[in-house]
Amino acid sequence: MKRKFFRTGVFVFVILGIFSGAAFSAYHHEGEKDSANFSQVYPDKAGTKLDQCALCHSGGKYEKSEGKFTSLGSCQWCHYSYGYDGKGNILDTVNPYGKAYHDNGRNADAVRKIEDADSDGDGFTNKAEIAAGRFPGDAGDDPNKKTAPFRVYTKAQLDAMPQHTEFLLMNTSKSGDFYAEYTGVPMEDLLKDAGILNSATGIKVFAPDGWSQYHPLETDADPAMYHINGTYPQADYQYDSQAETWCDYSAASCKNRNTGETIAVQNGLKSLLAIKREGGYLTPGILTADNKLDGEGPYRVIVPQKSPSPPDQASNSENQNVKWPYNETWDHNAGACTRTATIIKVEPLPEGTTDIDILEAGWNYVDQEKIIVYGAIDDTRRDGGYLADSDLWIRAVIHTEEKGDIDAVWKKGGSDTTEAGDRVIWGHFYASPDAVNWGSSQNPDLFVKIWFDRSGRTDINFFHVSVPNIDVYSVYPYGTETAAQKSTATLENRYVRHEYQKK
Ligand SMILES: [Ca+2]
Ligand SMILES: [Ca+2]
Ligand SMILES: [Ca+2]
Repeated sequence: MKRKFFRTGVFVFVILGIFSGAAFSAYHHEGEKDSANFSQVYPDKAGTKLDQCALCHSGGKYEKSEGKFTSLGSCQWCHYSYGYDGKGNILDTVNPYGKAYHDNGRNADAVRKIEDADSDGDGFTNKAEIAAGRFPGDAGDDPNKKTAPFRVYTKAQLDAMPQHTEFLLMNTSKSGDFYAEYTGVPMEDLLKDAGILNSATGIKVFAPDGWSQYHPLETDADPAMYHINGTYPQADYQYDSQAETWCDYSAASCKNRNTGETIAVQNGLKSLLAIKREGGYLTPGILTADNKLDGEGPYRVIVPQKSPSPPDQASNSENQNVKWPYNETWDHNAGACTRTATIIKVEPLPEGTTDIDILEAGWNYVDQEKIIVYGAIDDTRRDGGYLADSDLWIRAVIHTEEKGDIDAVWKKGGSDTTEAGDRVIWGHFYASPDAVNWGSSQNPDLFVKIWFDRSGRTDINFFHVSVPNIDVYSVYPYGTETAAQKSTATLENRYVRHEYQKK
């Protein structure tokens, strides 16, 4: 499917569409102009992790109750401190790089002028950081950091995990309410599967249009914080014929329900990574010609109401003289349900690591029906696979006659760097002697040579030296077309190669 190429400024319109309240028209934003200034100086950084709000804007924290802070991502933080009405001070939302850009004239020349400065004081110039794909306004990110552990899920993998189905009200502020039945993997289970660390405190979900939403792991008193673990309160079904004008009751799952009736959900309402709605796969999100995100698939984060209410009238409707007029204090959960989610960042990032290039897991991930989980996760546990290098995950599965599919064990042989600056890692996979009686660490079934070309190309060469078929997998975060590949090496086709090109 062809899509309009993503531009950073777009996120603003999407946020407004989802979140905006009455103050919509007063909100002003010039992100589009600023991102164009940056792209003019660094055209090759378009589509990288630097091509988004966080380049100049920081996240922030506010003290919610004594000694307890809530962290927000740059989008939510801007909304919290600057406000929809623009009454706050925009400089409160920018990081040191954003401040320097602002103070030097806020144009393309300003971007050039501050190149040799070290705005965030981490010892690397802005120019060096940008060249390395590191944030020049975040002292916690620098060219010495390694990409955080990550795990990529395909639709087939998510489909194979235990599913949860829940019927709920999606209450919006403005764009129309609806009841629907969603099915998918509970977020809590997904994060466990990804190997979430005990040090994790929350997640940030990103959509390829630049939208991001923070969720704490545990229940939070703040009504705007929708938690991941545990359940949400039971709700009642609320129908009124008047509400048909702003709430869609047409879903099959609404049939035979009566108003005031308790909605029974087996195992309770949960925060969910939804794959299906009303039993059918979600409609994939697309960016329309007028820069709006349409559709919600392949995956949508669903969070139920923390404080159940009936569907209320749209905030922008002139007709508020109705049974359930718009009520700002009611729970508008739909705004926190990220549509077309492709990235889940588990916070905080482990020491010494940095963000993946989040926009690479963008529209191509929507097309490939993938989602990446990265950050505070265990980087050694990947369904039996291995990290052959800090950014490269490989796995081999041998189809044995006696034991069916078994995960092969990786044995690294060594690594070296050529005089010209290319790097090579070699080793082999073998069947574990615990699994089959012919298995031995000295009996290679698949030789591997990984070549990191200094031009940015990486290829993984698998050489089949066995009888059974062997499925080979690799994941590399900098792939342009495909970040993950799978093939099968056989007696007839002994050589398999996976190639990735760093942008
Ligand atoms: Ca710096
Ligand atoms: Ca930095
Ligand atoms: Ca509503």
